[in-house]
Amino acid sequence: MQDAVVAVSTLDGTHKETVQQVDVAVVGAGFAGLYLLYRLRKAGFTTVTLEEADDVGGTWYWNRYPGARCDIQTIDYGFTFDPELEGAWRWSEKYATQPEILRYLGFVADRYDLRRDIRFRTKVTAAIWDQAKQRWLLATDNGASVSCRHYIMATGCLSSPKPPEIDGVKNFKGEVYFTGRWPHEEVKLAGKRVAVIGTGSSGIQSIPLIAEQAAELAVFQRTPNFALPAHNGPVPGDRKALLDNDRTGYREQARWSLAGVPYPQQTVVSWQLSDAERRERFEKAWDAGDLVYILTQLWADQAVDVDGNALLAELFRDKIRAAVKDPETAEALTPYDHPFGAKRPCLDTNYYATFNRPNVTLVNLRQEPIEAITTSGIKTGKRTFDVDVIVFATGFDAMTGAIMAVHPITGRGGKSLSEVWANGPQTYLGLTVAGFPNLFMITGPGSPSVLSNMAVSIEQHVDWVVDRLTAMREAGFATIEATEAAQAGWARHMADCSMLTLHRLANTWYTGANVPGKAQGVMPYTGGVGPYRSICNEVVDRGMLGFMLSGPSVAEQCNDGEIVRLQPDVRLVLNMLAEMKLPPIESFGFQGARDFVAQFNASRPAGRPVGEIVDGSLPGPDGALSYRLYRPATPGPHPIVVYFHGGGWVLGDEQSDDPFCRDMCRRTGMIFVSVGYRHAPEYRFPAAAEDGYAATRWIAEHTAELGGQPGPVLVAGWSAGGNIAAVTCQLARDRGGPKIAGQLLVCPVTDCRFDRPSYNDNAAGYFLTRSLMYWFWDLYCSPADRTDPRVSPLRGKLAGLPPAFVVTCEFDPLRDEGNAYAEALTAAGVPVEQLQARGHFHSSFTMVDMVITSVSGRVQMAEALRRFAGLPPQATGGDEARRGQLASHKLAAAAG
Ligand code: N01
Repeated sequence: MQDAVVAVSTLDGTHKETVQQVDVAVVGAGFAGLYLLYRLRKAGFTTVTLEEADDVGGTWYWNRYPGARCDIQTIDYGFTFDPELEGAWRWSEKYATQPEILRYLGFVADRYDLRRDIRFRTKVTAAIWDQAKQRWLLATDNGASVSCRHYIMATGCLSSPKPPEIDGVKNFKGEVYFTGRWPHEEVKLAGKRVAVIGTGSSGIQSIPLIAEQAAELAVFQRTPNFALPAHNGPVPGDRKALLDNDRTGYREQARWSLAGVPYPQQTVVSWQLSDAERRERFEKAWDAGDLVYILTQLWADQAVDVDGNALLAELFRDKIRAAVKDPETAEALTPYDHPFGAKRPCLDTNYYATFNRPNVTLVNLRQEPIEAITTSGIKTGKRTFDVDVIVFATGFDAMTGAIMAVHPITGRGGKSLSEVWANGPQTYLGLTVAGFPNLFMITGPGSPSVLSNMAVSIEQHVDWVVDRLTAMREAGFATIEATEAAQAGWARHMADCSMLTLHRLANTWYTGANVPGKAQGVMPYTGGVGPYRSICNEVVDRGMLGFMLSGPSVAEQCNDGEIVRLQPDVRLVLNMLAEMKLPPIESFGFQGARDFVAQFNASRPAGRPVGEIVDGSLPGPDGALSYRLYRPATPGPHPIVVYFHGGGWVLGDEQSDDPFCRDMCRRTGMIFVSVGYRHAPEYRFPAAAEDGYAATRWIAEHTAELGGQPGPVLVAGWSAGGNIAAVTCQLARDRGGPKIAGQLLVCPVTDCRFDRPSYNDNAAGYFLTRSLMYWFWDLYCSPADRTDPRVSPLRGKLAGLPPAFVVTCEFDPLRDEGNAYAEALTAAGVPVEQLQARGHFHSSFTMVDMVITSVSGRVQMAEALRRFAGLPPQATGGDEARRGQLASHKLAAAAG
């Protein structure tokens, strides 16, 4: 390489040495490091890349074990920054082998003459931030130290193999190999007795090939994994045609997709499909041999819901049972302990069939754990295996290992990164760390990285970082650092995102569980590649929100704040609505608004099945009122909840809140009767209130007829329906019944005052707007009537009301009046439980299966209703029980 400017300086203050001075130093010459070098050089920064290996390749340099291949299709797994490069390289297979990928990276390095700025065989041994000089000083084990303005870790997520953690490895007299550090020279296994420990991707790829060579192979499996046959071959014609027809569109779709591969988002949910339809979809995915396809394209709830996931996992298990002849071995190879996709599934060639070979033995470590490695082999609790070779396919200290463990990194004020991360990685955007100015991580913890097509995520990070450095230079800034508040906000957002998928329900390297003693929490960003990209862009658009910038001759800039305060799925829903650029709902007129809401609701996922749904009518104060009854599938009789839908006394019907009623019926195990009360402006105040009361009275008097449990009923409602439920409780108390056992008020309207802060804070942008509320009030109730407790229950007498569960949402104009009602009830001696939902909006809880993060809130509501009804806590399905564990989610705790 050509030396950049070389100067004499002091590194540790005790001795003089030669220091290489550059604008930017990069560690690692894999995919990320190569692209960084290309972009930094193009942007005019002096740069050096430090690389421990003697050539480029990163993970593809080290992982040379038999069978090593990529498991993202090659047409998706490569650089896209230069169309000419794309045209100049042709992959030979659907999934390239490690040697071919290494050749590709060498080809890229040659094409852009990158090697001249890479110092090979050079390890960074320490990195220290010099606050006075505002530069990083890097000590190396080979040649000059480096002084750089910016320090970028392109160290990869899976590059620091973890130690074997098994006693006696050093005693073993045979050969020992690690898949993550496989020798360059040929490893001869023919005729030998081989042990492979570990059945993750590396083990599953190598085991079939090792079995073909070895005289005997013993596979030591601790946790079985799901493996999909790759069906490797030529690049599939359909995908290639898509790419060739519109390369730019294809790549752009990948950048905004969830996983970095251009597949659409599924909308059909598992319960809309028959068994045969689900199997057909599964078989198609099985034949496609594509992990991203099977992870995302079967049904919409497969990755977010335990039940939807279990259907897929069971189909997968059938395949394993069919492939392995010995039933005991098949059972041992079948995973039950994690949802499909929560642990990284593998792509294989002949993996399961390998266990039908006479020379292969599966050792189930759950039944006979390894006790020690001896001089001659491996001793388990039951037997001893004498072997010539042990292959450790035991994985990596993922995501943080290469950044933290490789060398000490000391930031501002002597802060050590290892100490700052002792309880789990804390980052802003997975790119930067507060207290470590000018330090960047490419695909660091807190970014989508390993949950995505790495090629796409690497390009996004490199582009973002280099664009920022360029903009800083232009503005005269020399340092950039994340603020503590921004970082804490990101940790909260990460924890919120971890509710979206099932990754939190498995012990994996994604959560740090594979390394003894490592802090645990979901490390990659689970909110998706496209949403993440939009957040990074938004940080820039909002003036580098969450960053401090300083420079020698410009005023310091600190734009402190949290980039995402909404729940991740709420953000997606609101962005989607914003993109639709809809006129205000009230501008449609009341009939147009009703049509619009009906159309909007038709695009929702279908509600989940319940035992029975019956439509009927009941006598109201001024004619019949319709109702819809939801009966649980469990044996009755069940307590009855009288439910009032939302819609500002103007919109909505039994259908509009259908998914919510189904969901609550399932979760409570209680009958929900959704009442079709009269609407304004045709029927103004107090029609809705009187209908609500009359319907509740009639239902309470006809519980047996409705198949319900005799005794008090409960009431519930959302928004204006919450208003009607609250009013009904007051009327029932004052008019001699019926007896009501409890009230669930979800984002209720409780008062006619519009000067509480939430009316201003959330006046627009959160679907329910202030002006829409004004419109509802005007249509329903004359100003003279508005202080009547039958529309402003907060103004009524509150003592003696049934116990209440009051839900309010942070980004809702109605938040403060809901909170005021809860406080006033409490002051009046009514038992009140409250859920103040952070990051949620007015519709969060009724958008069932669209706002996944609202599930835990509905669980709490259901438990409250059961308590009010005197029922024991529901023995809910696994997901809810496990969702409870989230309280102990370590990253969330750290954020708190
Ligand atoms: O590592 P792993 P990997 N005693 O951690 C077991 C990527 N990758 O190198 O599950 C006994 O997945 C451990 O058991 P358990 C890909 O993202 C991609 O295979 O912890 N067993 C597990 O079975 C992948 O996910 C490709 O109970 C021990 C195995 O070792 C990631 O790299 C190819 C043990 C480790 O599996 C890591 O894959 C290869 C012990 N002490 C890898 N310690 C592509 O195709 C660990 N295990 C692109």
